[in-house]
Amino acid sequence: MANTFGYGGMSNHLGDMQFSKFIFIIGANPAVNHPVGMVHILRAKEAGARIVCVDPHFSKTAVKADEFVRIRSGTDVALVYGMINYIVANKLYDEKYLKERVYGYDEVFKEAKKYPLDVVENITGIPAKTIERITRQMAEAKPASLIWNQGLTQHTVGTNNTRIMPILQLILGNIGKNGGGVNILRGHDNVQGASDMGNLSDSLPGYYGLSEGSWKHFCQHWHIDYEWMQNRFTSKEMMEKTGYALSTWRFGVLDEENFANNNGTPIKALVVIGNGISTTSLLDKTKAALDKLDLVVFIDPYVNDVAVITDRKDNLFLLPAASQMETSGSVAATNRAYQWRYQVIKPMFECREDHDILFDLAQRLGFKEEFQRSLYEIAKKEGRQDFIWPDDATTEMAQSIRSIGLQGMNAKRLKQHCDNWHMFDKTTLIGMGPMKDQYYGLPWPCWSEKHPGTPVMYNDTIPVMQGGMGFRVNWGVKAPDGTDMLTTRKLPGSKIAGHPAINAENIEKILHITLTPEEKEAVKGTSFATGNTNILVEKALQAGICPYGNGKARMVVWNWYDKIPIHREPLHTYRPDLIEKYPSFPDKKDNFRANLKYISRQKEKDWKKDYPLSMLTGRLVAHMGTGTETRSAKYLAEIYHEMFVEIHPNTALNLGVQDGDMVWLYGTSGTKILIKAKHSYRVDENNVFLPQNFSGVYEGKSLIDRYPEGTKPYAIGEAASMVTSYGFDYNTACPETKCGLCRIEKA
Ligand SMILES: Nc1nc2c(c(=O)[nH]1)N[C@H]1C(S)=C(S)[C@@H](COP(=O)(O)OP(=O)(O)OC[C@H]3O[C@@H](n4cnc5c(=O)[nH]c(N)nc54)[C@H](O)[C@@H]3O)O[C@H]1N2
Ligand SMILES: Nc1nc2c(c(=O)[nH]1)N[C@H]1C(S)=C(S)[C@@H](COP(=O)(O)OP(=O)(O)OC[C@H]3O[C@@H](n4cnc5c(=O)[nH]c(N)nc54)[C@H](O)[C@@H]3O)O[C@H]1N2
Ligand SMILES: [Mo]
Repeated sequence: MANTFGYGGMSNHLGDMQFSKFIFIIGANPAVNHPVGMVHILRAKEAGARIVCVDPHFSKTAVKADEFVRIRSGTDVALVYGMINYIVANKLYDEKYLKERVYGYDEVFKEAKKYPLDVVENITGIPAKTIERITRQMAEAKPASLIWNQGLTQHTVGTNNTRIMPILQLILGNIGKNGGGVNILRGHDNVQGASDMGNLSDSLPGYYGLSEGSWKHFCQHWHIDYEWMQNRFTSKEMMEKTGYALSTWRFGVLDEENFANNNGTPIKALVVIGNGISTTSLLDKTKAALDKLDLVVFIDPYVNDVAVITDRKDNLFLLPAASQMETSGSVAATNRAYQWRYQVIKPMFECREDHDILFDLAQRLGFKEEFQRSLYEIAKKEGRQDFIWPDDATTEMAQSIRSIGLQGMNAKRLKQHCDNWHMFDKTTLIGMGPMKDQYYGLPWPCWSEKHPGTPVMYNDTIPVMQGGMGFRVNWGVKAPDGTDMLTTRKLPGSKIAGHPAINAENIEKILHITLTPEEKEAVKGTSFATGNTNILVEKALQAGICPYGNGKARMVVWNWYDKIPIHREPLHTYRPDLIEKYPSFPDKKDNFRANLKYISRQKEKDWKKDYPLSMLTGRLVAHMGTGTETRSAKYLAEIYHEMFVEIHPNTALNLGVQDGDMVWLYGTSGTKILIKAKHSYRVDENNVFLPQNFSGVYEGKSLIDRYPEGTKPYAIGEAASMVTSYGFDYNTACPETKCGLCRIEKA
C-alpha cells in the first residue's frame, strides 16, 4: 500500500485523530474493522470534529458519522477531482504550503478542470451540492484527517486512489500536522511489520527493492557472500526480477503463455504460511492450480480453508504452526510503532513456532548455516555461543533496515515500552517519568538509540530529535522538467534548508564538516540507508537535519503510466456508457509475472447485460479474514453463522426473492454461489453486498466432511472470492474485489 511518499501505513496515529476538526473516512469501515481506532474517532467527534463517511454501503461507521455520502464504487478519483475543482475555484488551497513543499500541483489543478461538479455527479452519483458542502467543510476545518483502507485499494485504479487522497491532503496543507495526515488503517495484526520485513515479491526488507546494491546491502548484514546468494538464482536477471504475487501465482501454474515470464517454467510447488488464500479472487483458479501442483504445504495453526477445496489426494501437507499466544517478538502496529509481544504459553501438542519450522526447512534445503549465520555473529559479538531468539533477530532486522530508520530500536527498548505502557500518553504517545523523551513503540523512522521515534511524519515544525522531518528526497533533487525538488524550509534548530539524502560523498559539503580519516574509511561508499555504522546518521542528527533529505512531495509520478491519477471505469462497470470517456489501462504483460488483461477484458462484452447488479464486498465484525480462526470459535460463529447477500427489497422482490430465500449469485467469470438473501437498505437498488469472511462451501456443495475429525469449523459458507470479478490493480496486482458485477436468481 505504498502512498505518494513511497511507503504505507499511517502518517499520523490513532490517538492523534483526537486533534482533528474534521475526519474524512473514505473506503474504510473502522467501526467494524478497527474498533479500537474507532474509539479515537468517536472521541474526536465528542470534542466537536465533524465525521463524513463516503461509502457505497451504509456501513456501521456511516451510522456514527455526521454525514453519510453514498458513492458509486470505483469512482473515488473522480470525487476527489471534483473536490479539488471546487477548492481551486474558491481558492481554498494552502498556497504557501504548496509552493514550499509540493511539486506538480499545477498539473493536478489543470486535470481537475476536467471534473466540474455536474460531471462528477454523473460519474459518482453524489449530488453536486453535497460535494460542495463536504469540500468546504473539510477545507475550512484546520486540521482535517483523512482515513482510508481497502475500499480504495482493491480496484484496478487502487494506486490512483491511494495517490489522489494524499494529493487532496497536500492541497489543503494537512500533511505533517497533528490532527491531519493520511491515516491508512492497516489490516492484519502485524501486517505493517510484514511489509516492513519485505514479505513482498518486489522488494527485499525495508523497501530496498531488488537491485544489486540492495542485495549487496543485505548480504553484508547477513554475512553472506554476494556470489553465493546470486548462485541461488538461475541468473542475475531473475534475482532482480519482481516475483509472482498472491493474486498472480495461479497463472504461473495454469497458463502456459505465462511461463515465459518465469524463465520458461511453471510453478511446481506451493508453501503457504500464515495466509488464507481462499480470500483471493478467482477461487476456481486457485483450486485448479492447487489440483495441478506437484506439492502443496500449509503451515497454519488451523486447517487452511483451501486445503479442503482442492481435490488432490497426495502430496498435500498440513504442518501445525503455533499461534501468536505461543510465540514472542516484535510486531508493528498500523502507525509504524513496534511493540514487544511476550509468549503467553509454550507451543501446545505437536505444533511448532513458524521460525522453528522455517529453520528446519532451511536445513532440509541445505542452507541452514547461511540462514542463521548473522544470528550467530550477533551472539559472538556479545560473547555468547548461542543466539537468543527472537532478540537477536530483532537486532538483525533493526540494524539492516536503515532505509526507514529502524536502527534506533532493539529488543531491550521495545520490552521497556511494553512493560511501562502506562507511562505513555495515549493521545500524543509521549512518554513520561523514566520513559520521558520517547514516543510509544518508537514509530519509524527512529534514527538512533537516542531518537524518540516519529509519531507524525513530515512535521517540519519540530526539531529532528523530537521526531521532526520534511518530505523524503526519494526521486532525485531535480524533476525531469528541471524543477528543484528541494524545499526552502528548515527544521527548527538547523541552519540547513532543503538537501538530498545524506551519503558519504555529500555529507561534508551539506553539513560543512570534515570527517576524520577513520570516519571516512568507515562510511566509504555508503549512504544513510546502507553500510553498518550509524556515523552518517548521527552527524546529520547533530546538525539538526533528517538523514533522508528534506524535499518536496511529488504529485506527478513521471515514470508511471498514469503520471497523475485519473478516473478509469472498473473493468466490469455498472456504467458501461462511461467506458469510452474513461477507459481502463492497456493490457499489461509480465505484471508480477502474469499477463494481465485490462482494456481487453473491459471491452470483451457488454458485461452489464448478463450481470446487471453492482457487487460490493467487505467484512463482518465477528469474523477475521477467511474466517478460518473465528468460525472455529463457538461464540463468534454464533454471531454470524451463515453466508448471505444484502439486497435492496425493491431489487429482491422484482426478482421474486423474499427475505431469507436462498439464491444463486453468478459472477462474471462464470462461477456461482448458493447463499441466503437478506433484504437490506444498507445497499441501494443497484448494489448488493457480500461479506468476505466465509469458506467451506463450494458452488452449493458443503466441504465439511473433508476437514479432519476435530478440526471442523462451527460455521461454513460460500466464499465471496468465488464470484468477485477478474481485475487487478495496475501497479500492485491487488485484486479488484471492491467492485464488480453479478446476477442473482432465486434458487
Ligand atoms: N472484524 C474484522 N476486522 C478486520 C478484518 C476482518 O476480516 N474482520 N480484516 C482486517 C484486514 S486484513 C483489513 S485489510 C482491514 C480492512 O478494513 P476496511 O477497509 O475498513 O474493510 P472492508 O469492510 O473490506 O471495506 C471498507 C469499506 O469500503 C467500502 N467500499 C467498497 N468499495 C468502495 C469504493 O469503491 N469506494 C469507497 N469509498 N468505499 C468502498 C465498503 O463498502 C466497506 O464499507 O480490516 C481488518 N480488520
Ligand atoms: N471479496 C473480498 N476479498 C478479499 C478482501 C475483501 O475485502 N473482499 N480483502 C482482502 C484482504 S485485505 C485480505 S488481508 C485477505 C484476507 O487475508 P487471509 O490471509 O486470506 O485471511 P486470514 O483468515 O487472516 O488468513 C490467515 C491464515 O493464517 C493462519 N494463521 C493465524 N496465525 C498464524 C500464525 O501465527 N502462523 C501461521 N503460520 N499461520 C497463522 C490462519 O489460521 C489462517 O489460515 O482477503 C482479501 N480478499
Ligand atoms: Mo487485509
